[in-house]
Parts: sequence; C-alpha cells; structure tokens
Amino acid sequence: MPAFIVHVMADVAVVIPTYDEKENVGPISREILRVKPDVSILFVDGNSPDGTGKILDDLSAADNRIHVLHSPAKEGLGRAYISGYRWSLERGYRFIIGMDADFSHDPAEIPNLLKAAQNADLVIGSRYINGIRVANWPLSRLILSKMAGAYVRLITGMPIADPTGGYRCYRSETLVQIELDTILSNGYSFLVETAHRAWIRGFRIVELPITFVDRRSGYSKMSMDIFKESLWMVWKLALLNGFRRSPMKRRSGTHIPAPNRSHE
Ligand SMILES: Nc1nc2c(ncn2[C@@H]2O[C@H](COP(=O)(O)OP(=O)(O)OP(=O)(O)O)[C@@H](O)[C@H]2O)c(=O)[nH]1
Ligand SMILES: [Mg+2]
Repeated sequence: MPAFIVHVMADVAVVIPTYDEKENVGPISREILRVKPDVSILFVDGNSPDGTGKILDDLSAADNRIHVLHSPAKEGLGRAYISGYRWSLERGYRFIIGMDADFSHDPAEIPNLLKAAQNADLVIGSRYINGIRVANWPLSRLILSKMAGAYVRLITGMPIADPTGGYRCYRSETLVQIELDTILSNGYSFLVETAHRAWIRGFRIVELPITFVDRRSGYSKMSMDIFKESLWMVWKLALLNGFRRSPMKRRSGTHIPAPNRSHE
C-alpha cells in the first residue's frame, strides 16, 4: 500500500451537446485542448443521423481527455445538458462549462470564464452586456434574440442582459443546488430556467462580455416547438415562484428547496 495517496481533483469539464455536428466536433475539441490542455471534454450526442457519434467515439479513443455520452435519440438541448452535467458532478469536476459545438462560442474565452468563476457561482458569456457583439447573424435573428431577453426580464424581473446565452461556467455547487432532477425544460429554455433558478436562490451571477459568431458549418436546430416551449416556460418560472421579482436571501450553507412543481 502506498504511504500516501495523491488525490488529483479533476477541475474543469466542458460539456458540449451535439446533433449533426460532424464537421465541427474534431476542430472544436482540438481548439479547446490547445487553449486549455488540462480540461475534460464531454460530448453529449443525440444519436445524430450524420455520423457525429462515430466521429466522437474515434476522438475519445484517441485522447483520454475526450468523453462521449450517446443518447438514444434527439432529446433536446436541455436534456442533453442535464445528462452531461450529472456525469460531470458524479466525477467531481469543480467548474463545469457548457458550450455549443459550432464555434459560435470561442474556445479562447475558456480561461476568462474560469477566471470570472473564481468570484461567481455562474458565469454567463454575454452577447449583450455593454453593447451588442454578434457577428454574421441576420438582423431578424438578432432582433429575435434581443426580444427573447427583454421578454425574460419583463416577466421574471431577472436583470440579466443575455439570459438565453449558452456559453457558461457553473460552479459544481451551483448545479447541485439548482436541482437538475426537477428541471422542466427539454429544449433551449433550459438556459433561462437554470439562470432563473440560480438567480432566485441568490447565487452570484456574472456576465462576461463575449463575441458570438454565427455557426461555422452545419445547420441550426432551433424549431417552432423549441420556440413555443421557451415562450410558456418563462411564464411558468414566474408563476412557480409566485411572480417574485427578486432573489431569496441566501444564507451560506443553507439549502433552499425548489418550489413544488409538477412534471408534464
Ligand atoms: N444532444 C443534443 N444536442 C443538441 C440538440 N439540439 C441542439 N443541440 C446542440 O446544441 C448546440 C446548440 O444548438 P444550435 O443549433 O447551434 O443552436 P443555435 O446556436 O441557437 O442555432 P445556430 O445559431 O443556427 O447554430 C449545438 O452544438 C447543437 O448541435 C439536441 O436535441 N440534442
Ligand atoms: Mg449554434
């Protein structure tokens, strides 16, 4: 038996949901590991018909920092993140980053997200704090995105400039306390729901200015169903919290349970 056991605490996991991202997964994982070699990358693939899953298996066989979860079907962005975050919590990562596979989220920002997370419970890479930084999007898409943020702020009172932004870094304790088991969202509204849960519980949320660039290749997975879920989800979050427009006081070490909610 060794005289002492050195326990190396795994620190950073980068979780990336994928659906039909065959051109992006190789380049994005290379770029992330070039910027920050000591992270683990977890792809959560929704059984992509374009063969992304096989490419991910090959990437993970070639590099032990790359991991893959295969979902049986396209389960929605929120469900993919939930399985990825559970995986990361089970393995003891302290900082858990979520990002897209398509280079809209620049891997070069990872060190900045981690730096900001030293003094925050949740860091949101924000397109809209101190100006607008979105490249190559049609104006209609930008207007829709800005309106979505304004809608969230109006209904919930949550003062976040970019509540639908998907480039984030969570401290593991934040993910534990927002109770992934009771998340309602299947799709993109997961991002608003997790931000809202963190905010209403009084967690420190910091918005880090980032530049968002339109996807490099492939196609968007945004659909009418995802859009509709996002519309009613904001009302549901407000309703479940009694239209409360400010955070509950957070006492350190105190667990604030989520309000009762039923699953559809
Ligand atoms: N596993 C899984 N991944 C998904 C699902 N829907 C989207 N994704 C991935 O989640 C990330 C964000 O989706 P995007 O289609 O890029 O959404 P978007 O950025 O709003 O749309 P674009 O700007 O057109 O790219 C991408 O890496 C997708 O491949 C899903 O149902 N399951
Ligand atoms: Mg995208």
